[in-house]
Amino acid sequence: MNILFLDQSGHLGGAELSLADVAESHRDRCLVGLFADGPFRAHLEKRSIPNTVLVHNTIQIKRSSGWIHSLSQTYFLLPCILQVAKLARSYDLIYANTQKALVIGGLASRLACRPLVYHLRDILSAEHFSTANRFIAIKIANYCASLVLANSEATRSAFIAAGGQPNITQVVYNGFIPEQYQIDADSTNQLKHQLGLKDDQFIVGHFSRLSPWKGQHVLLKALAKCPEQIVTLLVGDALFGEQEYVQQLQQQVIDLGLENRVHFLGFRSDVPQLMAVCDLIAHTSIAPEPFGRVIVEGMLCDRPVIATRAGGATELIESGKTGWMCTPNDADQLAAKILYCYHHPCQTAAIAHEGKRQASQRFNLQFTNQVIDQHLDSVLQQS
Ligand code: UPG
Repeated sequence: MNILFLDQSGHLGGAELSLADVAESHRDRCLVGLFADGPFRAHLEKRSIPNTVLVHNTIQIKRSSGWIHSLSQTYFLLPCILQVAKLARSYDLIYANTQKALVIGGLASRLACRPLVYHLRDILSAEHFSTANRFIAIKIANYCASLVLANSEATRSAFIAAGGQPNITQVVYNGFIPEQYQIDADSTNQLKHQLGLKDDQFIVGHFSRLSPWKGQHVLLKALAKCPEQIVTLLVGDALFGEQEYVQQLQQQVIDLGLENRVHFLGFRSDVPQLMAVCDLIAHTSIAPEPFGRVIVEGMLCDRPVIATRAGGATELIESGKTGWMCTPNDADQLAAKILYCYHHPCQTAAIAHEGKRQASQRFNLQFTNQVIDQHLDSVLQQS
């Protein structure tokens, strides 16, 4: 099966890392078409996944764009739609990984008479997208897609609640390679000292792009309620222009007197190694998380994970058994859970082991890719 994958981003976000994992198993017969150049393309190159940048101008539709802006930008997409339609004739199907890829890929699929699969990695709710963007995404998915793969039940439900057709959706969780998260103690100690962390410190890691809905500010508030030995690593960068939020976080660190307890590490490509350095992983999204790769990654690293109880995150953790859940935007509750882990290392380690055991079984990349391939085969058989 020859697949034309499409993704709008040049950045390495969770959607792009997940797409690379799917595309790698098809690298002999696929092309990843991008609508922007950047680190994602370099990541694909490194993994020998064929790729091309289709447009060099950034497409100017944002999650919050209104009707006039979104529709006018759709007009500017026309040359790109024609380019993708032409390219798609050499492939069996188009696989759109993001919303802008859906718009372009959807219309191109009609012109090229090729089936469209949409991998939906976002919760299509008012908390995340404007009415115009939701309307356009749902209409194009219903009209053009043979299959919508949702990354969680929560993502699927939001799609249906927004008007998406239930009969074209399937839930497929993201997959991971468990062995990539087994890090030896020597290299962990080495990295810990390179980062200037002390042995008596209790390290809470947060791994995500810096964005208000990812809730790094809630972790800082919680940290201020914890003893001094508890410190945090904020791993990730502002990928989509959230510079104002980064400044707010830096100011919050000063206002709360946390200068010696918060380490901003920026974007890193050694996440498993950094997670191994941590005693605890915090996921703090204040809006429903569609899936939450970092939750599973923390579990695979044998680290206790505290996540917020909303969206797909609730499908990943059984609170009190494989990790903990707390109310979004509740710094007091988060601080209480961090303190529990700090004071109860044995109970916490037992939960982390159970989390690792379950995550290795439930979120295995080999299985995920097999399930996706079965779905793609049936799309091709029906087309
Ligand atoms: N990461 C890095 N380096 C960093 C910081 C993060 O590699 O410095 C990785 C992190 O390990 C994780 C990914 O980036 O693998 C971020 O994942 P996640 O927060 O889940 O992704 P989002 O960028 O929010 O992407 C969307 C959804 C998310 C879903 C993902 C894949 O919001 O819920 O898990 O798509 O389907």
